[in-house]
Amino acid sequence: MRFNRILTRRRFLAEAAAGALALAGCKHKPTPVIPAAAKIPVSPVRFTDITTAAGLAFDQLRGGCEMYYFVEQEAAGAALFDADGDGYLDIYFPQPKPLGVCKPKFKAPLRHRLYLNNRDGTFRLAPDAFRGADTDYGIAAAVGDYDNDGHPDLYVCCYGRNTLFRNRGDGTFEDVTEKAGVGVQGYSTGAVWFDYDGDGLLDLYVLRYAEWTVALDVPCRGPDGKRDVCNPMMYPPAADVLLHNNGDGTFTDVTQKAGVGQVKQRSQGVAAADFHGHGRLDLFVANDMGPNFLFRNEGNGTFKNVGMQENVAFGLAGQSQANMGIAVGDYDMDGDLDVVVTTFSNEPYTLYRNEGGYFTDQSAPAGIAQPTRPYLSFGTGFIDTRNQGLLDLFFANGHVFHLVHREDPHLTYKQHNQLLLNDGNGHFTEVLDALPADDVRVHRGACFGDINNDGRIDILVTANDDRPTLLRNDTASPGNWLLLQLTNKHGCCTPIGTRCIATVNGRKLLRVVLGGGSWGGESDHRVHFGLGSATRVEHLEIQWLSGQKQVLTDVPANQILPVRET
Ligand SMILES: [Ca+2]
Ligand SMILES: [Ca+2]
Ligand SMILES: [Ca+2]
Ligand SMILES: [Ca+2]
Repeated sequence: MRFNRILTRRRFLAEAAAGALALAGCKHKPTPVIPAAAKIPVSPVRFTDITTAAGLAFDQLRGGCEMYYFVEQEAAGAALFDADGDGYLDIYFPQPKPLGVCKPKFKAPLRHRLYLNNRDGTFRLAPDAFRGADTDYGIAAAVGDYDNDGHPDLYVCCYGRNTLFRNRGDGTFEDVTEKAGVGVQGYSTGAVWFDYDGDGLLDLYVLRYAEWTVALDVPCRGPDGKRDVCNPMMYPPAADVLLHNNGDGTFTDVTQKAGVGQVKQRSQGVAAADFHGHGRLDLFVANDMGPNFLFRNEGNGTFKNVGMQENVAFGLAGQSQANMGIAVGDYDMDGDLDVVVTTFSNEPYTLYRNEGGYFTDQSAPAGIAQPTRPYLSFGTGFIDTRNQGLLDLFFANGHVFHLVHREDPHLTYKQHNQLLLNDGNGHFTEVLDALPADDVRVHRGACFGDINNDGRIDILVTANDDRPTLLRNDTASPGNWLLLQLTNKHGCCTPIGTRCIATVNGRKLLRVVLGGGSWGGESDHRVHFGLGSATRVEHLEIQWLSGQKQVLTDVPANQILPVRET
């Protein structure tokens, strides 16, 4: 009943906000659990669904054969990046393909898509962006300027073979997979670009989920004997892969040498950031039904998995969870990076607070455990929705079992997304009227970025076998802001790992160029600061991965500022 009550509460508040509340229409009685709703003020945050008006209302189908193949449970994400270099974010959608012996329900072939930003709130399909080159069953994408030419490149993760597309600089892409040697095979759920050895070249960590193929697919059945996807434990986990960038357009597999391939888990999410304040990039890997990895970068080309010793491997009860997406940010403003991982239904999403050398589970005291427990989430991120210098949390929700309601009537396949606002004192509160009330889908990927360059962070959400949702941030009276567009001394326009510390009204805000995170894609690599009432940033320190520190003072608010490492 809990889930139904929550849905009812969401609709109740949404309709109340619209002035169209009809109490007679509420079939569920108020319950003692819910009075908190009365305490939640009308949200200052407002996201508007502009998908159709923006020209993005297409169905990102999962293959179309209704065979409930294992790989179809998640389907696909998306990536937000400026493909054509005009200063506006464009959108890439990987595309699943029909699998096995089946008759697809659609006529036109399913192809991956790049939409270019028209800078007027709409997007146009760029049909020739890949000059006809396609991918295998596309699931996720990672963005990074691996050749340091100032144009972001695209790595597409697939069931089949992964594909690397080099950006020619004009928003068109060349398939360089074979030359680069990065055509990782299998069932790949994501990847992240990051320079782990500090040579100025982005390396690539690739997630592989399970040893599954169409031929090995087990026809699992849900309630009433109807076909549904299998539990992941049916298939053995596959090993992730680390590829070192040689600087000449080729890569070398260093998985074993670097010490990241010893243990196999069913990896779903990955984020590259400096979780230890040591000036090197570590990796957080979210694993489904197995302990998470935290690979500490040892600085000598190797990593050590400190997930267990630093307390991020398991959930609060000491058990493995079904972990998918990852949010990274300094939500408590103590100068280190904290982590949220998303989980299965009846598991709370987990907040690991960085205590400097280890993490503590703050899911319950921070107010995240209770509202998220009924949901299942993939995409997530910390974003400053109000430009107040506070990192809020967004979750893209949707179950994997389409018959889940028959197993547990409290759960549903299609779900609402969630936004939890940070109160600045270590606590989050869900706001129920910030997101469109009718957006109930099997959501998967979530990418965050300012699509219209107005300083407010927008959200792109993908959904399994359904249309994506582009949510424009229309928050009224947001604070001032600053967006940094960074390029390092090597010419890389995606300098993943750069740390930026802004001093604003005496507070120090840490923001980083995050590698990966969320699930299924990449977010805007520009660094966003919400400044509240401050009209200038008094002191802005940029800590490049090279170790170089650059300081800017008295930076005016409300601008997109290009900064190049000097
Ligand atoms: Ca663009
Ligand atoms: Ca490039
Ligand atoms: Ca922190
Ligand atoms: Ca915006």
